[in-house]
Amino acid sequence: MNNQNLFAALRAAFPSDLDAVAVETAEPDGSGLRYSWRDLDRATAMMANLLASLDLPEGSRIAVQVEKSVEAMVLYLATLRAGYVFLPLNTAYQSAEIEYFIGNAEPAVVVCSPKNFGWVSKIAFTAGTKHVFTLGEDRGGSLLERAAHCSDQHTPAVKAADDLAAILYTSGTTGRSKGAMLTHGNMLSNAMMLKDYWGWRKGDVLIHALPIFHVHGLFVAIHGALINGSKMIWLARFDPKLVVQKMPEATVFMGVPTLYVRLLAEPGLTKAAAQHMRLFIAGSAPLLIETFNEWKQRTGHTILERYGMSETVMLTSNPYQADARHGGQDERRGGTVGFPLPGVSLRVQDDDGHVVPNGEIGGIQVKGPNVFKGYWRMPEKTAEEFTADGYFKTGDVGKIDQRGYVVIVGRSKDLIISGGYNVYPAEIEGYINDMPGVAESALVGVPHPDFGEVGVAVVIAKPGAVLGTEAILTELKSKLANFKIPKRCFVVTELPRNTMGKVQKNLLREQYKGLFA
Ligand code: MLC
Ligand code: AMP
Repeated sequence: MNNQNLFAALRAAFPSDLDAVAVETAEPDGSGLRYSWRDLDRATAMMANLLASLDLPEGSRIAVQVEKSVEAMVLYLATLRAGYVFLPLNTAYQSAEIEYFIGNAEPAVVVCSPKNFGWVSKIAFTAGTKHVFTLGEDRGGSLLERAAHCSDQHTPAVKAADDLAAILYTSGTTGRSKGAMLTHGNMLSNAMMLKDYWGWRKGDVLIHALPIFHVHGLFVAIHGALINGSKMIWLARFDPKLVVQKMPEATVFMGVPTLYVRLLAEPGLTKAAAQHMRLFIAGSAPLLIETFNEWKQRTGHTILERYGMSETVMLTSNPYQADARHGGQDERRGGTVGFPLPGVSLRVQDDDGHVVPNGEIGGIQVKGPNVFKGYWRMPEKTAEEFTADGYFKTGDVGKIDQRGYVVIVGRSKDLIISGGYNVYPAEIEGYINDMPGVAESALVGVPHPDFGEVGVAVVIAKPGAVLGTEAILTELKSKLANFKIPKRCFVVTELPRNTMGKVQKNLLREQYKGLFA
């Protein structure tokens, strides 16, 4: 059998000159480290050998909550290489959140920051995890110490296209987060297709400035560069000044809309600064047309907006060059997410399950080699999210316009996307409702100039109880990842309801929409 291991395909794309620079870190003080392709090959082999030496069961999950570093990327690649399943976790998650993910995924190995070892290892060992390693952003920790003793030769594990490569926790509109199971085939097919669709070419250099615990930074960006044998300029955290400074050495940049908004606030962002760049790609949240237009005016570049999900990797994209499937149209149109990618079937259905004509709005459904295998240990949830004929219901609402471009107009799922991170109102409301004196709460998303959208909590007190909004926010901060904390909180006497008694969140959104204008 031909090995379908994603790592094997990425490794095969390494340039023949293994001593060339594969990753160069960029620091605000001008310092930086260089990793050659040979370094990546050897480091992933050593780490894969370390994992192999643990004698883990087939399909073991490797859960990772560490600061962004090149070594953290090496750990991801080594997990693929060794044939295990990577489970990335946002560094902002606190103990209750981590406890849920580890309890649900039952990873065989957990890797955490040295500073968190105490509480993370306690959660992991309690959940039955046998191995807990540490990895610091400064290359410290037990993982690298142990890997240093392992051989730098390793043959990638043989994997079928349908074998699991990663689990990404996502959504949870009603209950807890669900682990989306992505296979080697899902990701490899998507990466190969994007290489072609976005015109990756020899000499491309990617500025990598996104976190590496979500689809965008971990898969789209890293796979994109590696499958093209392209160098990455690696920023441990997004720094707009540094990104602008690095543009003359790079050709491709990927960001969520907030990154573009912050870059536009940088006086150094000019046509001259962006002259060497070939392509700016945006996604993960709606890009405002104002940002799209301002970017064009300031840099001379037209942002290419695309659309994807944890469950599907990339689904649609504006064209990079003429798309023969759509009459040779090559326009990147702001306010749209472009065409379904080659191999992806996308349709729009009404609530009765009928496909609507182009121009009409409905639920977006997709099918293709990129669509995930299902939710981890949740067969019923998986079944609910697929149609009888095998389309995945994205929960996004939109239309296909007369020219074939997909336009997203909203979401049927109750979800707030803030700076590219997903916030599930039901989760936050649950925490608020559990506080003493709270009768009920509603979290709604309102427009925000920096994060696109942010959460606002509206709370009702129990009769006789006195609630302090600051106390509510402080309590939430002690339990939840910082990006989930509502930016404002209001205590009111009643919530707007429809005749069925359901809270009308649309009216609350309308009421508070001007808060951050
Ligand atoms: C940070 N904060 C946020 C926030 N990020 N608040 C709301 N939404 C966010 N996204 C708050 C913190 O709580 C903190 O508040 C304050 O901002 C400063 O925190 P920070 O960590 O210093 O923030 P900063 O580094 O400035 O981070 C902002 C950011 C980051 C935009 C760089 O959010 C980011 O990297 N976003 C990218 C997310 C991403 O990669 N998404 C891809 C998903 S994949 P306080 O009050 O504590 O000070 C996907 C599929 C697809 O969706 O299609 O790609
Ligand atoms: P996640 O679950 O984090 O992968 O987030 C996926 C969701 O992000 C999608 O279902 C969309 O709602 C949203 N999304 C991704 N890209 C775009 C985009 N370009 N425009 C609007 N929404 C987007």
